[in-house]
Amino acid sequence: MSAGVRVAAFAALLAVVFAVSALAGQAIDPGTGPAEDHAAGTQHAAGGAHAQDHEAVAPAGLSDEQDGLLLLDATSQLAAGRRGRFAYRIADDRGRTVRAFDTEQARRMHLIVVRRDLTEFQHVHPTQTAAGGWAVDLRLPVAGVYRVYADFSTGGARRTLSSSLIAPGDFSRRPLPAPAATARTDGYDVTLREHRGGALGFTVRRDGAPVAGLQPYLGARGHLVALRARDLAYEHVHPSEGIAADNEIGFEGAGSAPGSYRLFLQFRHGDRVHTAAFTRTIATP
Ligand SMILES: [Cu+2]
Repeated sequence: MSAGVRVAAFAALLAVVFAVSALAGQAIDPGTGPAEDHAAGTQHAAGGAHAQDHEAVAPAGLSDEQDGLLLLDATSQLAAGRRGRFAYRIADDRGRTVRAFDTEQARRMHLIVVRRDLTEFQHVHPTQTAAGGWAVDLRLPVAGVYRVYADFSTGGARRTLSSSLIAPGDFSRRPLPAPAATARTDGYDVTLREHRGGALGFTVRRDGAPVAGLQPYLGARGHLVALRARDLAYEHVHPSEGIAADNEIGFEGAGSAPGSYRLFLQFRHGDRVHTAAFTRTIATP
């Protein structure tokens, strides 16, 4: 995020906070018409402010509900190793299907799927059905318990709702790999470097030389999803300018609370999307 965008975002947040204060004032004023309307308005606006707060501090993706929006009617089981249809809808607090979504990172809906032990990762883009819900063909490669995150934005507020999904069969939990500075994927070696202040820089190399011509993927040079091992708290961040060295993809704010994380970096090169996974542990101070 550039400094200009950052300032604009902060200004927008302030505007929301003021709007909430104003609405809250009206809601408790007995002389201002139907209380129910005001209460609903307050809740809605407060939700917006909350979402912005959460993005900076509280973990996301731990619930099927956020700010009065719900993930409903999600497919709860798929056979392992076969393509199956995963469907769900986003609803408001009265159960009505939400149909209007903002385009965020070139798509209106992002769906992240991980196995509970963080050994499997997918990032797909469901399509909206005529009824307003979402559906995508998914193939869970192996049996296990999975967690699914619907990552989207409505009315300018980004939210992440999650649900669990089971692929029946025998499986055993694999331990989180030990932290390592380098991960190999599709013939690329990706190195993770921690900058001062907790920013992360990734360098993609092939045959020892940094890969310079990374292609934009969904409107960014890279995408980073950080999942906390103990509770699967979710963060999805995009590159920040000015913190990375040459040929480095830099991110700020991924996994700032103590714990062990699995980081999934996605980048595009050679017209293909590649995913590199890292374990990162942040010590308790
Ligand atoms: Cu996406």
